[in-house]
Amino acid sequence: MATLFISDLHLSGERPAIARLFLDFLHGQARAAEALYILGDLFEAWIGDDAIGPEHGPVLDALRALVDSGVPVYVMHGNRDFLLGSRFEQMSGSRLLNDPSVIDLYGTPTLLMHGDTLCTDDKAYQEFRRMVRDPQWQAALMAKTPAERIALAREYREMSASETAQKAEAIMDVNQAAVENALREHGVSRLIHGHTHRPAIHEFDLDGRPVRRIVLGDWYEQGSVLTCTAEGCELASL
Ligand code: LP5
Ligand code: MN
Repeated sequence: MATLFISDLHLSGERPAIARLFLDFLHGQARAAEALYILGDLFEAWIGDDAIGPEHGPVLDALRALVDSGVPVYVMHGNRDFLLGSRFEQMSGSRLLNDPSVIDLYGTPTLLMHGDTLCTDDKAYQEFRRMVRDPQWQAALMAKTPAERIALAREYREMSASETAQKAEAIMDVNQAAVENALREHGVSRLIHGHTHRPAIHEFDLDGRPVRRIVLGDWYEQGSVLTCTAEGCELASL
């Protein structure tokens, strides 16, 4: 049996081929899994559970069918879909997972994160994150109409695109000290995260012990799936 990890699908109407690839994955490969973890940015943008529309139907239904077939699905918030809530959980049958979370993966405690909180050199983003994760800010946002929120999300996307085009690549990667602190704080030797879209398995020593940071890839051009069994983890493309 295997446990699967994916992230950064950024599902949107603009990439129908990726949405189809994901539906095939949910109806195919994922059915044989012990569990599926989606570590953030399942959606390109999520403006609130009250704006669930017919366009979300196929993904919500396919997630629910997978759960109903006996495969639990866990979904973590990303920086694009941090407004996923209990209605999404009910409709998809999945369960929202805190960022960070530690799970027992075949006997190895494993830290799961979206990954954005590790990008501590990106001070502007961290400030933006503090703003949008503030419950008061979110309550004010949810008082706006879905149309107003769509317009605001578009403004944020444009702001983010022009900002990220100017930021150095290194600033948008994880900070090594933040990674080490997270591993130490949770007392684990393995971390799985997404967000940076730089799929890789990094092995290094921490306090004299070998540790591993596994970075999931995005689903822009293809799918990126991490398969973990009792023997270890393997990162592959679909
Ligand atoms: O997502 P990606 O990879 O392009 O960039 C991220 C960081 N950007 C973001 C912002 C999102 O893309 C915005 C879209 C969210 C849509 C859904 C939200 C729905 C609810 C809200 C609206 C209804 O996360 C980017 C990082 C990059 O990852 C790499 O880690 O660098 O961070 C930024 O670009 C943030 C800017 O640097 C912050 C600038 C200061 C903003 C201060 C607030 C001002 C408000 C502006 C009003 C237009
Ligand atoms: Mn992200």
